[in-house]
Amino acid sequence: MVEGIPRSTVAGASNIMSGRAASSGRTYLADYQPPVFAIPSVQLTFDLGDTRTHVRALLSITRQGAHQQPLVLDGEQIELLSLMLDGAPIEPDQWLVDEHTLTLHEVPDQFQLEIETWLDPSANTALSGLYLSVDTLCTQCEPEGFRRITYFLDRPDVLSTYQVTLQADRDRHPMLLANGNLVKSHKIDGGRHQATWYDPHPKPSYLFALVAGQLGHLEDRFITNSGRAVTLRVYAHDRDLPQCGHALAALGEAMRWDEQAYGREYDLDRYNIVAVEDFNMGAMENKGLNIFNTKYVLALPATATDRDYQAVTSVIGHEYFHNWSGNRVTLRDWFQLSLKEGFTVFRDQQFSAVQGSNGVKRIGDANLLRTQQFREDAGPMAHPVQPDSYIEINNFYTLTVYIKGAEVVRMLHCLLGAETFRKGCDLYFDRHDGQAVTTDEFIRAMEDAAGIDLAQFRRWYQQAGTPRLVARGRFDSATRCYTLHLQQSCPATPGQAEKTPFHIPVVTALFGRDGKPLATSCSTQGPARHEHTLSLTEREQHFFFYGLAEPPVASVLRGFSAPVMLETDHSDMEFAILMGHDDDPFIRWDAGQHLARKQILATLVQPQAVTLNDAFAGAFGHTLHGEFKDRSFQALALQLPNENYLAEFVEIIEPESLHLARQSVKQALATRYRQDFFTLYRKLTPEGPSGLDSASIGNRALRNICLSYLMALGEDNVVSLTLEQLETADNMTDALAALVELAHNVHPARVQALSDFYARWQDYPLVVDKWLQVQAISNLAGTVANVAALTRHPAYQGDNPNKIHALIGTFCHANPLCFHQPDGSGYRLVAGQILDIDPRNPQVAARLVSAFNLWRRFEPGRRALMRTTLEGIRNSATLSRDVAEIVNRALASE
Ligand code: B3K
Ligand code: ZN
Repeated sequence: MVEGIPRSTVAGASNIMSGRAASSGRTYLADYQPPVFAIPSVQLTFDLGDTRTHVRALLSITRQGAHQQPLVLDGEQIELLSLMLDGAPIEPDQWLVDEHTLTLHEVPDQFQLEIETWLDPSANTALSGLYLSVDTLCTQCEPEGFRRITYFLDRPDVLSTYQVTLQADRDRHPMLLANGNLVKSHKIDGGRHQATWYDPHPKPSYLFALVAGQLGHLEDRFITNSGRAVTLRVYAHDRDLPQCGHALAALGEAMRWDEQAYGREYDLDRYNIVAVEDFNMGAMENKGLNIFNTKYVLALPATATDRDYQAVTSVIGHEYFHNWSGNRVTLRDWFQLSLKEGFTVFRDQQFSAVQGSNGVKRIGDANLLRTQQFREDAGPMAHPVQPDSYIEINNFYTLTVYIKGAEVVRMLHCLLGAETFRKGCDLYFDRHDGQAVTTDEFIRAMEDAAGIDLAQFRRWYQQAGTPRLVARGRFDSATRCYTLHLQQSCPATPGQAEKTPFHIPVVTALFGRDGKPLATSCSTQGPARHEHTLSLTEREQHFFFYGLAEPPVASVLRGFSAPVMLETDHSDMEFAILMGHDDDPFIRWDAGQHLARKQILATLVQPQAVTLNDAFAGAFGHTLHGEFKDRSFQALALQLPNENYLAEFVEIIEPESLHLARQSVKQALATRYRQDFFTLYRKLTPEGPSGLDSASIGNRALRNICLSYLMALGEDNVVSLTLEQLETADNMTDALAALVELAHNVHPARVQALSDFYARWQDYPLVVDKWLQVQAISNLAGTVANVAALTRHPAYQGDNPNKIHALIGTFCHANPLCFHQPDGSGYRLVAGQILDIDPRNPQVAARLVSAFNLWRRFEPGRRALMRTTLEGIRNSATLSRDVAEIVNRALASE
């Protein structure tokens, strides 16, 4: 038993795979056993009410194999009303119910089990199972929410067809939705009505969904490649419907793209998306009935930023792509989570890349991985893409499983080539349609399609940690040969001291010193070409490039071809050449980031007196003055690395010094290029109404970067410019960019700007979230007190995940300067919130705890304060297992 975890919270019945799990509260991959009963079909009847919902489940159950084991169903937070086996009541001594299970001691080989239960959706503050969001009844069953609706084998390898009948009050819940196709709907007595839905595709219980509410919808029709007509609907409250058009259009685009890119068609007559305000994460891919956080559905230029628009497209795509990667082919157990999530993130990244700028998308994805997933790898929660044990599976919906998992799939795509990768996907989908499988089956399909052995590649799923890659070049003028020496290593992570070498695709190209691309032949591949995919499999290897007249500049890890930390021996001048000329947008951006990082870290010593490095400042100016076709890229290339990322490159983290150094470099650049920033800002000021095309998006991004540098000058005339932008903006991108800058500024106009913004948008919950966010990231000294005050503001709802993420999540994860106040006030504020939220919503509370994960890396004062804060949380009497797992791992001795 792990300290701090109440005995009653051991894993649910079907996940207890041995005495080891039951005694430790920990579930192990190695203990997996197939289910001993199958449930091929399920009939559910819901008599829905906000405070009392009655559920009648009729399960057809079949024994699997020759055994006499009891039937143990999962169930929690529900009350059992009656139990019948093949139509007859079961003797009381034949069954047993406890807090987590219902056990039937002796059952026939095949039978019908009828279970009646009731539950109170309005009391479900964890938002797992059936709950009430404002006035809408909705569900969230992944990963283990279905057991909060009825007793069931609540595990992903039990696949059933579902027929669902919903009954509810006609006025209160006029819209009744469930998975699959609508069979019938009609009025019934007492002002009620009923609808029956049937989903013919066998699915695990985590994909079950229902919605009952007062919702309107927008509708479209999609004709699949084979001519099937599908009705597409996005449901939302009437007042939000005008904001749903972008989501509906994105759905159609995603469906077409999956047909073209992967040959995957949709398979039901309906595809429904419902937007709800209270949702623990972004969205959920329930078969035929996706449930979405409003944040990833609603978008209008006045209320949503360009990034919000892109996020809606990508999440709509993501949930749609799950229809094949996750739903048609599902998971054997939760250790395989990345099989659906990593693969689906890769698919949504590919989709988003064709919607806008491929290079900018890739940089954004690589940057997210480097700034956030690398931190996860460096802390106590480091785990492989396929974890080998967990206490609370909800804690493993991580960046490692999602985005590092996507990088692993991307590496396969790179190593196999697009065509063979597609063959592998086809084979995987065809071979395993309707099955619950493992990541190993995915890799095997790739091996079979490519005719190669990926045994070593599988280590990406099993070994945790960010590999280090060191690249050193040597040019021999006598042989005209350039030798690239690559060396890999991977630091120890909790429970994994030693690592064996990974199979790393290192996409490499060479450039002349004039920045011109060179075509060479390489030791591993025959003909001369510009770009080579080097396959690094040993701890160190040499690669030879022939026929060169002068020492080249190597562009290594192009497109961020592997999720590794790269160190090269490039000089500043060589970085400047890559920054100015590389035809790979990622390398071009990364070279600039490298120079900027070096500059900021050098400034740490004496932040008050910045001396700009010539190579960096020159290359920065080159980017600023350049005429770029893609201004979104140009904007990214001018952005300095953030403080959380910089923290990875110092031995002991001192948040103020990092902040000060970064800010001083920003000011120095702003001062040096003051006039250019002004000129560009004015040049990019729109003359007419704003558009949503990529040129307009790029212009806004670049103009707002200029504004941000200009604001670093601390001049009153720039504050006026920012206020003017805020007041005149016809789109949220420009308004928010201005507000963010003002929120960092002590100027008297700040207070008025924030209060006007609130007054204008108080009836738009998602915009209020932005208002909370800008205050939570403010660098000003009073931010801790302001965030604390905002938790008492009428707009703040401590039971709404979006509000908690916007205010507390932003503060602790994205404002290192204020969260790490030397007096510990930031820590106390967040710890208080964690303990307040945990009894209501453990999943949301646990996500806040991770802000303390890197406590060992801080200077002694903060280290002690963070440790004491974690201990205080751990000693709380009523901790959820979600929070307890994170806290205990953070405090565990190394
Ligand atoms: N599959 C869901 C995530 C469920 C998270 C549960 N804690 C959304 C997604 O990744 O598509
Ligand atoms: Zn997903």
